[in-house]
Amino acid sequence: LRQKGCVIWITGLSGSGKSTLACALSRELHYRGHLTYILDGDNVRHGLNRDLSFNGEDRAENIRRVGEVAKLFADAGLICIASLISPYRKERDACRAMLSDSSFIEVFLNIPLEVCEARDPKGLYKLARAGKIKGFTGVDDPYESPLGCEIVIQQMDGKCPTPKAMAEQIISFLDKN
Ligand code: GGZ
Repeated sequence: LRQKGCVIWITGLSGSGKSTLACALSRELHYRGHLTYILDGDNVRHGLNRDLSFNGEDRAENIRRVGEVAKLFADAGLICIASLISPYRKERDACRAMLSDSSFIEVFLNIPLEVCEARDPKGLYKLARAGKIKGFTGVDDPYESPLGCEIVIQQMDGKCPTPKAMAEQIISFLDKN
């Protein structure tokens, strides 16, 4: 098995479906014989990054560390899927700069805040609106949309694509490039 490693970096709001997409993408890539590894913000924050909070400085460090680890996986020849809010353009671009041109694929999961908030799978938006969580992305903390990313995933006719369809959109990009 020979494959060139790369990083697929999924950015978007809480509740946009990053983790679900990461799993679906990993599954589809496995079917096709690729080795993958998922670095999910929420999971990594329980181990490697358990010392980090959600203030600006710590989020920047969270992104940086995930970028460094993702690069290690890519160097080892895996397709590393990083799924974290990664709200800051500067830090995402710094992760991109660690890798060669075609090996960093930024995916913007562009689901409107209203939709993410309506889903509210963990009830965090509700807590943020009630002021019980301070500095929640999209509520009282910034999210900087990518400007020149490789892939944008969005709703069509007011409906979100299925995770499988999103994964296929990414895979067709990989096939072409
Ligand atoms: C945003 C928060 C916050 C605040 C806790 N802001 O949707 P989730 O719940 O399951 O995943 C989110 C996760 C965000 O971690 P990341 O490492 O992806 O964030 S970042 O890239 O900005 O460092 C959310 C939960 O943690 N969570 N507090 N204040 N999301």
